[in-house]
Formats: sequence, C-alpha cells, structure tokens
Amino acid sequence: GQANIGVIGLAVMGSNLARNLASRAGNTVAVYNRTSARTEELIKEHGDAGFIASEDIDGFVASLSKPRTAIIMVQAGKGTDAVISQLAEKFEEGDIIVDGGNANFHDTIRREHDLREKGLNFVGTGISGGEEGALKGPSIMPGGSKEAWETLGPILKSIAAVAEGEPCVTHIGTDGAGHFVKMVHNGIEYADMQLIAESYDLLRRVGGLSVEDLVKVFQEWNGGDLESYLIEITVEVLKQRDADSGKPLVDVIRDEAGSKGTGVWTVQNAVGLGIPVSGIGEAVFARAVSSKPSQRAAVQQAFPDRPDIAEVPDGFEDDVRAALYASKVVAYAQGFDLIIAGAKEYGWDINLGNVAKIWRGGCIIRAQFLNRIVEAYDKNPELESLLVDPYFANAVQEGEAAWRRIVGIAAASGIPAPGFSSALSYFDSLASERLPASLIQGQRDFFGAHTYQRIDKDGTFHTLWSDDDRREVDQEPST
Ligand code: NBP
Repeated sequence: GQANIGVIGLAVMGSNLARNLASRAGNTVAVYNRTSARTEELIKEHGDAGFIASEDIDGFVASLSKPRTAIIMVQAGKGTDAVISQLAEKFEEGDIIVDGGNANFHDTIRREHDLREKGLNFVGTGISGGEEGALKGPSIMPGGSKEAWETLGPILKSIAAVAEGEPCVTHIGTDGAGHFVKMVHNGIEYADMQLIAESYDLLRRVGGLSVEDLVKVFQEWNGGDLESYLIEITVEVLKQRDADSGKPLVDVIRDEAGSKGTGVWTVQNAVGLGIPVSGIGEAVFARAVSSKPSQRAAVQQAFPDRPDIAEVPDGFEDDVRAALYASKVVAYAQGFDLIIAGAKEYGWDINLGNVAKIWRGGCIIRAQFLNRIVEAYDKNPELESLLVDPYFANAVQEGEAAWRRIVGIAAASGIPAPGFSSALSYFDSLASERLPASLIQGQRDFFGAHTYQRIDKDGTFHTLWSDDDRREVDQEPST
C-alpha cells in the first residue's frame, strides 16, 4: 500500500476532506465510496493527483500503508456501523479506524470497546466547520487511544484550521471524548445562534431598526469583542435580498427553525449528568416552539391584544450588545461545565484550555471570545465557573445593568427572549445567597419524607408536618 490515509464515504463532507488531505504535502489518500459514481466524480472533477481510487473495499484496504488509517465519512448510525464492520474484517492489529461523522458519543464508546477487543484502534472524531471547513481546514476533535493519536495526530494537524499559529486539533481524551466535545460544541452553537436571533428581534421590533440598519450594527459588533463567524454570517444573511420580491430574504423565510438533533443530545446528556445547560436548552426549545405553526396560530387567536412596545432608552443598541455578551458567557460557562461533568462520568482527562484553543478556528462557533476562555483556563484550570474568571466577571459586571434592562424591556414588550432571560436567571441563581430550594426541600419532606439538611447542625432531618402535630420532631433517620 502507498496511501498513508484513506477516506471512505465521498458525499460532500468526505470528498472535501479527501481533497483537503490530498492537497497537503506528505499525504496520499486512498478513496472509496459504496456507489462508485461518487468516486469517479471526485477524480473527474479534481484530478487523480494525491488520490488512489478503489472500486471495492479490498482494493481500498490494499492501497493503504501500515498502520492502515481510514477515515469514515458516511451517514451517522447504521451506515457507520456497516462500514466499520466491513473494515474491521480486513484490518489487522494496530490499524486505525476513524469515524469523522456526527456520531452519538455513546455509540463511539461502544464501537471503540468492541474494536479494541479485536486489537484495532477506533477513533471517534468530531469535525466541525461544515463543507467549507472540511475542504479548507476544520476544527477537529479526536477521541480514541494515545497510540492511535501518535499516527493520526500529524495527519489531522496537516488539514486542520490554524488559529493563532496553532492547528485546531488536539487529542481530546479516550474513546468517546471527541464526539462528546463535538456534541457540546453543537449545543453551544445552538445557544449562540439563539442569542444572536434574540438580539436581532429586539433591535428590530423594539429598537425599530431596519434590516439595513441591522447589517451595520452587526458589522460593528463584529469589529469588537463579539467578533465571530456566527455574527459574520448574520450580516450576510441580513444583506441577502429575495430575487423575486426584492424584500430582505429573512422576511421571506418561514420562521420555523429545524434541527438535526445534536442540540437535543446535548440537553439530554446534560440533564442526565445534572448540569444546567439552560442556555442550550432554551435554544433547543425555542426552535421547537417556532416549529409549531398551528399551536402558535391558536394562541395568537386567543390573545389578539399584544403589549405595547416599551419605550427605547438611550443606548439601546449597546444594551442589547451587553446582554448578548453576558448571556454568551453564561452559555459557554454551562457548556464547559458539561464537559467537566462528562469527563468525570466517563473517565476522560480533558484539557479545557485546549478545547477552547481548537474552537478558535475552523468551526462554527469560532470567535475572538475563545481567546479569553483559553486565557481563563491557562490562569486557572480549576475554575469553578467561567463566570468567576476575572476577565469574564468584569465583563458581566459591566454589562449587568444593561442585561437587566433588556430582559425587562423584552418582557414588558411581549418579545420572547428565552436565551437572555434564562441566562440572567441562571446568573442570579448562582449569585443569590439564599435560594427558595429550602422551601422545595420542605415540600419534599412534607409529601415524601425525603428529609432535609439544616444550616445550623449536621445530620439528616425529617419533620412531622401534620396539622394537629406541628411539633418540631426533627429526627435522624437510620439512612
Ligand atoms: P451523508 O450524511 O449524506 O451520507 C452520505 C454518504 O454515506 C454517502 O457516501 C453514502 O454512500 C454513504 N453511506 C450510507 Br448513506 N449508507 C452507507 C452504507 N450502509 N455503507 C456505505 N456507505 C454508506 O454525507 P455527508 O453530508 O457528507 O456527511 C458525512 C458525515 O459527516 C455524517 O456523519 C454527517 O453527520 C457528518 N457531518 C456533516 C457535516 C455537514 O455540514 N454536512 C458537518 C459535520 C459532520 P452512497 O454514495 O453509496 O450512498
């Protein structure tokens, strides 16, 4: 075999990744696709330089030098399992199977375990950046063993995006760690998009800005500490005119947001791990609410009178910007908390600063902001929350009053701002000295004898709550 790397699955992601690999010095890329027309198309359109094309899996395997290393880029789920078992039959001890699809990390853990028993390396790898990223340089989040990383690392470094002079790839942790971190990345992406959308809505409906004005506002924001790919594409989306009507395209697009499910995975796993990712959750729910047209119509009919739009205070645009920034800090703080909890649950040693580093380029959430997160974890890898890092604490403090004004104005005006308001509630929950959780503990003890703890004594207590017997009968249950 002469190819140092192979790609199986040559739909848009796979063929772009293969082209990216072939364009970098030192790589020869074996390519194979179930339907050979796709392989032929790739070679026809982009030439055979750097490629070794095969019509069947045997030819593909034979064209790879040892240790054989193949990246699977097929439909997640059953397609991936089918290709893995085909490869596992032909591959030999020490060879490396990489899944670059959007796999559920639970599947990745299972696959890695099964293949390890056969002496094969399996590396579940998150790849972010969409089609363009795959071609020009994505952010890459590989899991799997350290040994596999030794072979795979240099190959992935050759194709990854570069940010601040460093390739956007790092060994995240063993087995499913890479796909877990990719999942959280996508969750944060949902939250980030929702917050930008809320900013847009408030500026437009409360601030009275035109779409043209909004283009300027987002352009300006993109020149400051909100500089990011998502703000940049927001500008492009808002600039776009509908060819038929000449209207802004955003006014022609149906306001029903779709999703492919990785945001839902993030929330499901966060709930299971007890991590409040309310920013991501609200973003997932907001898309769900938007996609219920008949329910929306029914409620609109039942409530025809909407509140008047509140008066716009001076500096409204800056207030929205501050609310966006503070809410974004919360979304990232929650996302990193989830990574910490996942690492603990699944036994991964994840360097949070390195995660922030590889998200600075290539991926959808790439942003200036991530440099501040890198610095935060450099200074203190054991941060209790991103919110308490001095830089972010200061930024939140500076924006706090504006954040509160915006949430208030949104509520008074009847404009939904679930991202902004839930982020503020989360912040206020952590920042409050006492929470009404004491009342909830009382209720739980009342109806279920679930017991509670006291602020003044150690131990576990239960009260006899009945009307006729309201004595303080705290007792220590045997548990
Ligand atoms: P698709 O997800 O549309 O999958 C199409 C590919 O899967 C084709 O090569 C197809 O082969 C192959 N395939 C299927 Br379907 N079933 C198969 C089977 N049983 N055996 C062998 N091959 C099979 O491709 P994509 O959009 O390029 O995405 C590839 C992966 O990358 C997915 O996991 C996706 O979630 C992930 N991803 C996509 C993006 C993005 O922006 N699109 C971003 C990041 C990650 P055929 O040609 O013979 O039908």
